[in-house]
This record gives sequence, C-alpha cells and structure tokens, in this order.
Amino acid sequence: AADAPAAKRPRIEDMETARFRAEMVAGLSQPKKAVSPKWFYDAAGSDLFEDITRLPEYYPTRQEAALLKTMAPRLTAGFGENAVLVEFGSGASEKTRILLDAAPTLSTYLPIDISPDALNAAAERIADSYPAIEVVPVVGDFLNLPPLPELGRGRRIGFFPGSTIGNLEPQQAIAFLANARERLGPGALFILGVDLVKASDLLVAAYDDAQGVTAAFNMNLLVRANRELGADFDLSGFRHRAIWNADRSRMEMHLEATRDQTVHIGDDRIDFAAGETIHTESSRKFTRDSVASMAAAAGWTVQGFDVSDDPSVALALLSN
Ligand code: AVJ
Repeated sequence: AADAPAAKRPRIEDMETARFRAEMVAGLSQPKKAVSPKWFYDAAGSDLFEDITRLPEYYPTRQEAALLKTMAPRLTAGFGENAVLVEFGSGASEKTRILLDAAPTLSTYLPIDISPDALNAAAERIADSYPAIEVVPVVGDFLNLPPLPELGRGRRIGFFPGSTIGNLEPQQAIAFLANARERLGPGALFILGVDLVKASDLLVAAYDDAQGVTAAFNMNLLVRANRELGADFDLSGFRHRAIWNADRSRMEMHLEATRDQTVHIGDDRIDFAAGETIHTESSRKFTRDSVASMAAAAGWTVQGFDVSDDPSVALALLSN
C-alpha cells in the first residue's frame, strides 16, 4: 500500500488524542449531545482561558485573587514545617503565587494539569521565582489521579481554586474530594475556591462576553477536533450559547447547530438538527450550605468560609 492515498494512511495517535476521539464520538452519539469541558484545554484553549480571566465580565478570577491575597496569611498559618502544596488543575499557576508568597515554610509544590504545555511553562516560571521550593509537575487528569510521588514529611495541602469544582457533576465532585482526601493523607488541609449564586444577568454576562472570547473558547473544541481528529465541523454552522439553569444552580455552555448538518469524525457520522446543542460545560454556583454538604459527604469539615466583595466568590478551608 505504498501508493495508498494520503487520507487512507493510518494516522498515528497518542493516547490523549485517542481518548479525545473516543469521548467526542461517544458524547455526540448520545440523544443529548455532551462533551467534557476538559477537552477545551489544548494550548490554544489554555491561552483563550487566560484571556477570559482578564475580561471585564469574567469576575471570578479577579475576585478570587483579591480574596486570596487578604486571606493568605490566615490560610497558610496552619501549614507547618515542610508542607507540600498539591494543586489540582493548576493551569498557569498564577494564583498559586499569592499562597507561595505567604507560605515561607512550604517545601514542595506539586501542580497537576491535563495540558502538558501549560503545566511545563508554569512549573518553570514558579521554579524560577521560588528557588527554595521544589517544583514537581505531574501531567494528568485530576478526576483520574495518577499516583502522587512520595514527598516530604510535612502536611499536605490540596489547592483547588477557580471554581473548577463547579465543572463537576455533584456526585463527581464528592468523589473527587473524597479521593483527594485519601491521597493527601492524615492531617491534610484543602483550600477550595467556589463561585457563588448571584443575579443571573451577571452570571450570563460572565459566560457570554461582549468581545466574544468565551465564544471562541467554546468553539475551540470544534477547531481542536478538526485539527487533531480530522473532523469536518463547519464553524459557521455552530454558535455559542450561555444559559443559567436555576434548577441545577449552574451556568451551561452549549454549541448550537444553526442548521441541519452532518459532521464526520473519522469514519463516524454525526447528524445535527437545527437548534440542537452540544452541552460543553456546566459551571455550578454554590452557597455556603451547598459547599458544607458537599464537603461533609466527602469526609471533610469546613473550617473556614470567606466571601469576597461583590460579585461574590468564596474560599473554603477544609480539614479532616
Ligand atoms: C475554569 C472551569 C472555572 O467554569 O468559569 C470560563 C471555565 N468557562 N468561561 C468556569 C470557563 C467559560 C471556568 N473554570
């Protein structure tokens, strides 16, 4: 088959791409099409998310950074000697600096992220800025935690800022927190950032900004599928939607088909009816009570719960 046409040559896929393909095809073959938001974060998607965090409408990053700055001395007071900070979904590790600046007794920083590009760049920047801290980056999906290296003898502190926990279904979030508690071991602490329920117009604006950056972030899923999977999504056939689902207390992002169409992903054919959507992300919004019951179901106790100025976000300090 030396003269086989290029399109028929086998395509070599790494495991991550094979997983992306399997999840895209499975997710788009369901009656209600849905794909996990974790696939947003290729190099371009990670950059777009960084752009989102600087948008005037997207308050969570700014509000959380300000709150973290205020709270850092109190949060880090209980770390003790040789503490190990384990960050789940570390991205650019920007907020981490606020904690590191306030935690002189920290010995090790272990960032876990699904995007190797974002992870390595961030780990290098942190190692440069904090020469006394050992930086041990781990590539992986925090829902399917790789074994963590044996590290130090100090207390382990989980750090999960940015309301990323809001992306998880309620049962998934509890399972994640329980698993993290197990992995972090006795005496662990956990600093959890959550976005809080507020007026729906503020929430919708945060996920449907005037400059269209969030729309580009959402559409990047299709761009990535075209590039990595050889799919043939026509981007002009889809539009970004941001919807507040009050019953489930969550913002939803969808990609809505603007006309009937058929898309190919390799040998798989996916039919879309006009108006049909791919549900690409849920971002749950919490209350103090909903955080407390989620934490309790995972075996944690809420030791502190601090709320920012409006638009409000919160930092919960959990202990065993
Ligand atoms: C990084 C998951 C917390 O849900 O607000 C931003 C991602 N999606 N704009 C969020 C996101 C649309 C963000 N998280």
